[in-house]
Amino acid sequence: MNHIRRMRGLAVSFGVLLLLAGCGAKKTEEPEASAQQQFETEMNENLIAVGFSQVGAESDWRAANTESIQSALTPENGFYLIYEDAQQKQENQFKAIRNFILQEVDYIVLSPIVENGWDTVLQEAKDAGIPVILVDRKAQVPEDLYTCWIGADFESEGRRAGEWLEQYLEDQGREDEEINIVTLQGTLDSSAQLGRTKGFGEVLAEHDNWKMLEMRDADFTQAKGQEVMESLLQKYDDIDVVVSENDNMAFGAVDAIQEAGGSCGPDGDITILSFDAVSAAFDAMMAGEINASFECNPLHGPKLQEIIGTLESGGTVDKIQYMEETYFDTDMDLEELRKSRAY
Ligand code: GZL
Repeated sequence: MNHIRRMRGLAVSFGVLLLLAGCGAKKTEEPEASAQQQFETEMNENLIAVGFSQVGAESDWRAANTESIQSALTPENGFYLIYEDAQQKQENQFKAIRNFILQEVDYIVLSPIVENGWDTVLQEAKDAGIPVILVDRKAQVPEDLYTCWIGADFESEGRRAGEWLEQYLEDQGREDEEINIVTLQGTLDSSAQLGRTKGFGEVLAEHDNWKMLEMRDADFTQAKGQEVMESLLQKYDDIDVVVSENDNMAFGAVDAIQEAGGSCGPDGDITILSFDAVSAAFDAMMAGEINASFECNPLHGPKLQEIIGTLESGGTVDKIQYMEETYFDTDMDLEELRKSRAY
């Protein structure tokens, strides 16, 4: 029995003693009983203890991802979740994982902020006999250091964006025009940045008339996206397309372009392609500010719950588990499409 389960056992016994001791005293107030019930629910011995090290809270996508996992790994579903927000710092993730190991959790769930640097700490988890499940982003480690990975095919997302741009320009009769492109990159060396840059780059390489003026890190945040776009607008006066590797940076880019007196979106001078397809991206497309958003499904919670359930019952799971995803653009009935979306 792991440390947390032992502690829960002790806590429950202590709580029961407390309750019995109270029986002899004056009638205890109702709140004690509800506090005890709450205590027992949270410390129920049969809960599966999961330590979850999340990248941060940098974007709408991240918030949806966190919410999905927290909603799935609940005490009602048999889980005791310990959530740690790394505030986009890898060293905070190292600390969180080591704390989870000390607490002897049953599973560690990790969204690695970048792909490198994980060998030592994941070896420590393996040595402690704690399975690691990677979600969202990948870690470049030997396969025996994690049980499985759930996430998106980022290269495919990037290619899909390039192919969308091909068709868009063709529809406008601009397939032979010189097209000047800038890219707002996500956190450098994160799987989403690496994959989207690579995937779009493969399509870019097929078009001699497409010119990538510059790619710059804007760390997946709206503030940084606006700051970087302001700088790019000052440096280049002929930008035709912005590839923004997530929606929040795209929202920042829209602000920068509009504040500089420019125009963007389907009726503007600058075409904006984005990634994630969060709810606010639907707002931006419907407002005519961005042209398209390539979905990256954050709803990992149910799949994670299912995977841990399989492992708990002695089953095995596929090493790589891709999420379903598509894309949305301003030619679609976005009002209708967004009705069936959970984020
Ligand atoms: C993608 C995820 C990225 C999102 C960003 O799976 O890693 O990180 O695209 C988020 O919004 O910050």
